[in-house]
Amino acid sequence: MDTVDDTAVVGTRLSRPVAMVVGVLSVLVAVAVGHLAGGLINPAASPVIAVGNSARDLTPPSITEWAIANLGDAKKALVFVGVGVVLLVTGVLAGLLSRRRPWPGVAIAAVVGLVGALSVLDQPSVPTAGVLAPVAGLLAAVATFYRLHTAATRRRPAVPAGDEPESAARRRFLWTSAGVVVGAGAAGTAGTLLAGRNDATSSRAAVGALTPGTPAPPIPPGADFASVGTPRFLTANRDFYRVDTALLSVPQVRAEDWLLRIHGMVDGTRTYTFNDIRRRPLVERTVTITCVSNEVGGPYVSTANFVGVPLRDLLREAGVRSGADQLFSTSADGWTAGTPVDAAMDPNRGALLAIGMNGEPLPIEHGFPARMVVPGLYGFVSATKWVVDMELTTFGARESYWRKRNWGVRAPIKTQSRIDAPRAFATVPGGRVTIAGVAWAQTIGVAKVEVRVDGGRWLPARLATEVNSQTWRMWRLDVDLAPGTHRAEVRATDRRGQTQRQERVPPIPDGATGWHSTTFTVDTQS
Ligand SMILES: Nc1nc2c(c(=O)[nH]1)N[C@H]1C(S)=C(S)[C@@H](COP(=O)(O)O)O[C@H]1N2
Ligand SMILES: [Mo]
Repeated sequence: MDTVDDTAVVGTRLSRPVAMVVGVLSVLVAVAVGHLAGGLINPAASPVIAVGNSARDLTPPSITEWAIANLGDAKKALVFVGVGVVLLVTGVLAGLLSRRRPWPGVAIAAVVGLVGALSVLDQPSVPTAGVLAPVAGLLAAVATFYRLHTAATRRRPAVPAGDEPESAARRRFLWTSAGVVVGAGAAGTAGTLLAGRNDATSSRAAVGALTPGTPAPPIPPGADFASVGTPRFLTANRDFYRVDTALLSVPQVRAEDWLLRIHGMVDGTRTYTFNDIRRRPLVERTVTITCVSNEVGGPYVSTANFVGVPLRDLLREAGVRSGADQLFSTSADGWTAGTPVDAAMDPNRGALLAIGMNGEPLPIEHGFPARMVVPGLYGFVSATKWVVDMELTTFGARESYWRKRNWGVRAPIKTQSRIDAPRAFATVPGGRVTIAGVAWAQTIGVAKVEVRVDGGRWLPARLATEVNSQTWRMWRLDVDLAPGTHRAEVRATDRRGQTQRQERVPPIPDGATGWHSTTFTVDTQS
């Protein structure tokens, strides 16, 4: 029988429920103390965060890609729930296997501690001392396990079940357990508060205004059709799409601690501080950046005024040796990208080491204090956020993060167009219907956008004023449509005369193709 009675608590063998409680509470202590130690040493040394990040790197790319592209902030919760379930099961198992003697539970704890330690050592941004965090968690867990285990198994002078001393023993066990829960909660909260003490928010606030010596030309009034449903030409920072592998915690790099090293196949290694960069003449450029994992019609495209220094100037200072074809950049959290050197050096393309975005220092999620922006290339080969290292090398010598996961080597952004209005499955008033959206063909420019309804003739859309060839271009078309359901399709043609391919290919390895379409209903005229 599995009913909990008092003998279960004071016997030499733990009842199943008590054993599970002992195991789960020990796990809770491990996590909380590890998190506290992480808060003291380095936030990314917190075992849950480290294990979550390792789990991400070990997960099949098809799943992580899908999660990064589709889950938004929910992926963080998903990783926590996943790690939480694994830990819960481990705690339950450790408890159940240790009903008589504590050593099987201790052995399991040691294995879990080892996994935590290996994960921490695997985090590029964490100093080796970070390994103390899982070790502290492990020691606290083993101590808790022993304490609760002995509290629960200690033999009392033989008294019949239900008598006072045993309920007292049981009460003591419950109180000890409650104390463990409260202590773990306090340690975990303290860990989070301590981690926050070193975040980059105050550093970012202290940067102040970044005034470009060469501002971007003002955006002309006719650059978007926002009044009929296209996005605004410049995307507000809070609306700017975000894609990165920083699932659990965004790197917190303080401007005063930031260093950028340019090395490898160069005449001389160069190192820059944030002040070195901000004191240079700053330029502002309006650029549309795009994610390779954007599906046809998807949201991973946004436009901002980026402020920074030309990447070309920094690379020329270091002196790129001939033969170097890859600019291999690394972020503070160990993510890497490989950019063709010729794209990074191309004066017409105007790649930046950016420190500002839409009149502010870079938001932390968008790479504070510095990131790369290379017009015309998908983000995964060019847009390294929290960038700290640039190595001049060859594509043969080093493979970047997504390249290792079978995405493309060279990834120019493909010409695309998207219908934003009417929204999919919307019902619009009868009469004149406005179909509107965006198109992009970075570095080349959009020459023409055409729309057809219900498979009819292609009709040329009206194009908004062009800002520059590195940005998206809005379009609109007004058509008379009969009441009922309609399907609109769009295709763009770039300035070289290349029209988007109709054939649908998925984003992997180097970007989706196909024409976006939307189905909507026109109301009967009233
Ligand atoms: N450090 C780091 N930089 C990164 C990434 C990342 O995962 N880590 N993702 C890249 C990808 S895939 C894209 S599309 C862009 C997105 O930049 P955004 O989040 O500012 O829109 O950042 C790039 N830079
Ligand atoms: Mo991306």
